[in-house]
Amino acid sequence: MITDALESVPSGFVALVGRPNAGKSTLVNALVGVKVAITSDTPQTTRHRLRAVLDRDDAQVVLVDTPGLHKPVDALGEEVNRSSVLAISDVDVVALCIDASAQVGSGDAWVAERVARTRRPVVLVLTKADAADEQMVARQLAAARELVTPVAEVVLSAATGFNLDGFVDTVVPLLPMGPRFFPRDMTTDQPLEVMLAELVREKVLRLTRDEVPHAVGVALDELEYDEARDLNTVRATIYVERDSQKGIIIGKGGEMIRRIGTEARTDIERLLGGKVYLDLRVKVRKDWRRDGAQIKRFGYGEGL
Ligand SMILES: Nc1nc2c(ncn2[C@@H]2O[C@H](COP(=O)(O)OP(=O)(O)OP(=O)(O)O)[C@@H](O)[C@H]2O)c(=O)[nH]1
Ligand SMILES: [Mg+2]
Repeated sequence: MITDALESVPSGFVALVGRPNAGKSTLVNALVGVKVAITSDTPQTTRHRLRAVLDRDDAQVVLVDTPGLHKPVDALGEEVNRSSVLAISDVDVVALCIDASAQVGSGDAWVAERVARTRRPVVLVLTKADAADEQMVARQLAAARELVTPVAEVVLSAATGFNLDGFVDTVVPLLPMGPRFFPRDMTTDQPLEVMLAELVREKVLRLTRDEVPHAVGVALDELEYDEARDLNTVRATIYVERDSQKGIIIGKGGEMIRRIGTEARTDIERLLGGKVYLDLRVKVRKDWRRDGAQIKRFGYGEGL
């Protein structure tokens, strides 16, 4: 209805920023109630900013998930950091996420410095409250207050759902009044192709370790739906930087790539809402993380 479209409600953008592994993407998923962002315990999981829409009858909060800010060591790191910094210069509220269970340190200070430069209202969010006791929470809040001057503080847990409403109730009054930016039933602005490639990358992050997760980039080659067979065909390529990494991804007798495929297919079937044939291949693209063009081709950082 036209009246709905013109309705004025608190409506705006809230960026979640913080050092890698702070729990930003898990929080975004928990807030919108749908998996829109991949998550893993490997720092630097998120490589592009993405928007997720939290729509209520009386407000619309557009959450902007960002790659964890860190001191970059390669072109990929520079590109994803740039995307985070751009994201926070362009929002109504910055939610600075600090992990309640990991000592506040120089990584958080580095992020806080960049956040302060934006001159946006900052909400301090202490994540993973389920993994810290009361004393630890108090200590972390005190340490965080040394780094930023927040307009509000929220302690929450995406894992248990504790105080997620508190977060929403805190940010909504900080948003300007206006029409909703996105349709009410939209959950994310990411193209389907990006989400599919990301789901494959998530499984690699979760199933491999050491240098392998960071060296992986995934590109979607084909997405096709066969109506007669009611089957989606998804073909994707997992790129790594070295032959040794390719060996690890494939695994003994192809065991690892099969596992990656099985787990990714389950998630892709959920996303597409139907049967999926998933074909994965692994290729070596030497030192792609230093190649700006290749980084953009994957859609990392600011993307294409
Ligand atoms: N115990 C607990 N663990 C959590 C919670 N939220 C996230 N985690 C875990 O923390 C790890 C990192 O979570 P992510 O959401 O991927 O972190 P991120 O801040 O998006 O990380 P980057 O994308 O690398 O910047 C994962 O292993 C999560 O399962 C929480 O509320 N409680
Ligand atoms: Mg993330």
